[in-house]
Amino acid sequence: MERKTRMILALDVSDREEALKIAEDVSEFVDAIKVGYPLVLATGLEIIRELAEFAPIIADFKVADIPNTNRLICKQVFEAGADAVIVQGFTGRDSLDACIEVASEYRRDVFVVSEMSHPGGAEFLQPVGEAIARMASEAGAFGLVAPATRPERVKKIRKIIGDKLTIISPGVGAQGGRASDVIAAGADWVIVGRSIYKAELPKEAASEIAAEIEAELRGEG
Ligand code: FNU
Repeated sequence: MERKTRMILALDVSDREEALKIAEDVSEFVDAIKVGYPLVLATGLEIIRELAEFAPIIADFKVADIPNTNRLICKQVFEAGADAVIVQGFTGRDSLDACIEVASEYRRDVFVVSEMSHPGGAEFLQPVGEAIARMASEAGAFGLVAPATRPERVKKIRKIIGDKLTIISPGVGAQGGRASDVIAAGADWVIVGRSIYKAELPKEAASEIAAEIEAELRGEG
């Protein structure tokens, strides 16, 4: 995944035509498109290959099962054309290893959720988030998912993992986080969903956030 605009579109719409239109519209402003259950359950796994025409695809299935099932899921995801998969870290090292093994067979990437961005993410996951980040680093994951709603946590996690892993960060806009804050805290990419796909003009919305990130990186944030 190239680090250009530093933005990933979370495409949580449930209509195929709308998904393709938004993807085409905003593709110049995003480095990847994240698809998850809402879109895939509504339209089928084939949507991944269709969207891959516009940008690399991250499949957000938050894979969280025993190693064998994780292996079977990741195989399907990569066969469908995804460039990366998001998995949960709380299931433990063997479950994560299974995902990383399959990803390396396909030369694809694994992102591990260390802590979630919604208020409930602080209840059970946050207390073990740092241990999950360390485990993901030792296991050789490509990156972590860490909350844009808590830039101070992103900063802490960046300190723990150093430059070894990338960080993708959801929670910008609709959940209250600011793209520039979380880029400043050490995230490689922000993930933005509703603030783009629900905007009257998704392209304008994407362009504005991309400009905000650019200004931050130039030191004008
Ligand atoms: P938006 N997402 C998230 N928080 O929001 N994968 C997490 O901790 C996490 C995620 C996803 O709020 C969420 O499912 F691990 O509309 C959605 O697809 O900008 C996207 O990130 C955020 O969407």
